[in-house]
Amino acid sequence: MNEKELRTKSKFLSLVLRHQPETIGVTLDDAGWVNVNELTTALSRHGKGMSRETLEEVVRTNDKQRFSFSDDGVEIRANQGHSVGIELGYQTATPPDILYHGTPQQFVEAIARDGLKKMNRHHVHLHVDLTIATDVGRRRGKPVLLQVRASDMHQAGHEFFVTPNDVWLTDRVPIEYIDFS
Ligand code: HQG
Repeated sequence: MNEKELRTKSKFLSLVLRHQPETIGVTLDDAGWVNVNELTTALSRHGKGMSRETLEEVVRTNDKQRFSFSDDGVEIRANQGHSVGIELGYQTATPPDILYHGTPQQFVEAIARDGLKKMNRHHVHLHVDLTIATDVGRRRGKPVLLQVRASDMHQAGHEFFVTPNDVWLTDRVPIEYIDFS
């Protein structure tokens, strides 16, 4: 399958597994999992048919490793980025000293006032790699890279989670932990 087709399928999978499972009439369990057979059946019922093999290819080739199969391969879920109410169940983890958040210029003023908020997602998303963070900010405008003093936050009692694809998640980042470069 070519890259464009894979991207289209991945986008639709994100919609179903993160935001609107009802679009194709599936429900996610409390941890965001859905049975793979149920998913592929529902996809084909809605004209978005994908075989198990194609699904595996989408998961394997996804640029940000957005999805995971359960260990037994029976279920699938998105690794992060949900807007629906689920509990991913990641272990808390100790973050590195500094994590990065890229945001478009137009949000900087509000962030300087209120800190980083999770907005429509379940968490604030932070990255170890500053290039990745900058690209995240570039999606919506001129990117500004913020440095988050994650270790200091953690020592002050803020919880962090890390996803299988190395995105660090936390509830909010108060302004005192943000360095605006
Ligand atoms: C901003 C993509 C005003 C925040 C990416 C961001 C990422 C505030 C936007 C992942 C604010 C929310 C997450 C405040 C934060 N006032 N704006 N107080 N606090 N913001 O998309 O971090 O493709 O929900 O800076 O690669 O941009 O989905 O979060 O600009 O890893 O897999 O509000 O989404 O991954 O936007 O992106 P988002 P994000 P996927």
